[in-house]
Amino acid sequence: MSTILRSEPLAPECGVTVHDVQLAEAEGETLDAIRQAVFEHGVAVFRGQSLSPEQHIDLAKRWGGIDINNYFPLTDTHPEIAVVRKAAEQQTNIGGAWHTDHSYDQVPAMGSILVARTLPPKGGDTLFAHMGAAYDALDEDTKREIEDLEAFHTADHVYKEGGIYARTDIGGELRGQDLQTGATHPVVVRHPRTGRKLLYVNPSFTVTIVGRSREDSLPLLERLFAEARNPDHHARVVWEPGTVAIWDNRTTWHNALNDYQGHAREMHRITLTGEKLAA
Ligand SMILES: O=C(O)CCC(=O)C(=O)O
Ligand SMILES: [Fe+2]
Repeated sequence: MSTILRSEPLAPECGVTVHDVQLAEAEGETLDAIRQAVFEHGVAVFRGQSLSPEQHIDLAKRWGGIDINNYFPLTDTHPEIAVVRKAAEQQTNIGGAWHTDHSYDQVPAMGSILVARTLPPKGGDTLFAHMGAAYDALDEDTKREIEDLEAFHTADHVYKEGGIYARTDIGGELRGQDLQTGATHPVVVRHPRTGRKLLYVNPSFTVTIVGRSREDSLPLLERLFAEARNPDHHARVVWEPGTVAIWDNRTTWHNALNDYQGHAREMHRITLTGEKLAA
């Protein structure tokens, strides 16, 4: 844990809660310490924040670059902010399965800053899984087996016309149905800033091991996913008014729970630019 930040773990292997910081003002060595905490723990939670859309954008700019999301609706006034919204009458939510944002991009986004705007009376938590902890827990044979492997990631089956979301009641709100995506990354990447080895495959976007058919890829992928699904590696973000979470897509998977039918939930997300990943 950093000496600059007062913080405590969110769960034994994943996540951190940071106290005494107003993100609207975070800069310099405080922001450096926050970056380090996010890279290491995968997700950092901040309570009691007041971030206007402009302050949200300014924070993301101070962090580094902003990636404009190709699929989610954007706010009318601030194109940098994607809206992660479920109306009371909608059944399907965005991100309601384990995934890593943007793994289908050649240069995957570093992570996101998510601000709670409208919350259901209860439920709507977001789970995170630490992919360094998942990697460490693999047996030595599996670690050797995946050492030099690469995997292919795409979002086409999720977002394209006729894809998973198009067949739900949020399909009409999403953009980018005509985009084609695809990227190859090592199955185990090194975190570009911490150097930690991370399992970099996920059940939503990783479709094959390079050089193998889908059918031949699935047994190994499922074995790796099973380790990451072990709750020992997880943390739960329980949202409150004023909660902001910043996560790292390389260090974590996430899963937005859809257990609040009949209630609205709206989050503002800014996606942070990442870098090419290597073994
Ligand atoms: O709504 C959430 O908690 C997260 C949704 C999600 O997967 C995302 O914004 O990337
Ligand atoms: Fe997501």
